[in-house]
Amino acid sequence: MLKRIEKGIMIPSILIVLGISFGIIINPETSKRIITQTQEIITNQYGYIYIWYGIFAFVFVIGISFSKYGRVRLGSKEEGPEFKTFSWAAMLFCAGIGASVIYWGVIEWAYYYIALPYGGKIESFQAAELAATYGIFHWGPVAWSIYAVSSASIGYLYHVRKVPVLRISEACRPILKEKVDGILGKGIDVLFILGLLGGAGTSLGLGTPLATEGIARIFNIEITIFLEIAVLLIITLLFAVSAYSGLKKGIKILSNINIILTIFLLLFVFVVGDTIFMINMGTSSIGVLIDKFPIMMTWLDPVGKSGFPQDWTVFYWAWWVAYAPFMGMFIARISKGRTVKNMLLGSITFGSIGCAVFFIILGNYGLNLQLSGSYNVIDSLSNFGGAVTIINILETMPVSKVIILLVTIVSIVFMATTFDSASYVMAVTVHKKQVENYEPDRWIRVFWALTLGVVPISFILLESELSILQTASIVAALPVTLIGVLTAWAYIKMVNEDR
Ligand code: NM2
Repeated sequence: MLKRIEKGIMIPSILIVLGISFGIIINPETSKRIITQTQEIITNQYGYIYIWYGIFAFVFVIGISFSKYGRVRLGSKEEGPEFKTFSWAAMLFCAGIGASVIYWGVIEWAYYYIALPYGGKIESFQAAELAATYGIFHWGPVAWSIYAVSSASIGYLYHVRKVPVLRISEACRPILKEKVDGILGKGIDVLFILGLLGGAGTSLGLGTPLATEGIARIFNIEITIFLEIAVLLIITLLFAVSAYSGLKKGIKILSNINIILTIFLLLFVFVVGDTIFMINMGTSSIGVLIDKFPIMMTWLDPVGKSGFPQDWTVFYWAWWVAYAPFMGMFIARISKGRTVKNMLLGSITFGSIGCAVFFIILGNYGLNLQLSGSYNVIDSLSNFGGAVTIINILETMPVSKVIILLVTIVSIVFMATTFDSASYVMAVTVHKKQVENYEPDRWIRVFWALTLGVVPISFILLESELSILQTASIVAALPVTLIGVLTAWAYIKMVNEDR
């Protein structure tokens, strides 16, 4: 069995992840200090790298779409797209978005409402409108461009040159040539795995306390570290089983149920909340976003030094970058028969609109509680943290127990449907045999699923605050930006060579 494993990719990845996780568990205090320092150095001194990466991704996606490079079709014209646009968009959304959209959808505005970007006035209407908009920006077209960057070259290799790209390093071959077979290629794959584990660490580190809080509130039990670890293990087990049984079976049914439950949840909140406020604020957010878009995309606050863009935009771009090669492969796979323009613009429009709906409905429900004085979300956030506040917000709704149960289930399944595919992709990456349509060994898929659970366990033991969870993505994603640039370059090079 071990013969089939690419040890040069597997061993360094495992050693680094286990080393860091055990280091945290054994020496939490020192680790906390090192993590905080690292985060400060990267965000304060090198934050511009992520901001520039966001600009690059957006310009690349728009530039490619509206030039000859966008007209390339991934497959034959006669056959047409493999998936209808609706299922294509649904798959895209479910793969790239997990429970975080619910977590942040509900409370992201609250952080921004008090942070006052651009030096706004406390509790002013501008501060509220900006707070409602910033979340939509962080989950909007720039973010989705970051996801889409690598899909062009992978899609081209896969569907036009008919090279099965089962490792991200393969997508860099047009640029790096035979160096991909050496240590450089292995390094790229290791960085890809570490990035994904870091991004997943942030996601699971946020999602697990939310699910735990939901369960504790429904069953009226007290939260302990053991309960939190138990919930994490249940989630991990769920995606391990799903990765074991293959992507097509259990997870497909689960995803479909999840979509129905999510739509129900959003409609419910839309109706029981102040619907007119949501529509009005949602509409106004579109204007604020268009007005502020170039500033939001480039802002580093060099004089005011509020730290806002570093704490938020830099963190968000890092988090999207961590998942980006994985999503690039995914988007490329499902886009057979589409033009590159259609794939890229489709990703950023459907993705951004999908996320915006969550923010407009869930976020404005909470914002309205704050503004109307019926519940002080900001106070709750600073006293009890994100997970408790989200469940408190849900408690203000009618049939709140049912809604809390619904959100808990949806969050768990959302996490499971993202990380079973992540386990799968990591299993493919470390496999030696790289031919089309093969299945990586089951035990390797399960192995990666379990590894995905290790990093968050160390975070739970560390009782980590938000900034530590953010650091996992900020550090792990930095080298992944290089992979994005290489794959983007590879696409242009290949099209120039072939046409
Ligand atoms: N992103 C979209 O936890 C999740 O929902 C997975 C998070 C990168 C912010 C993706």
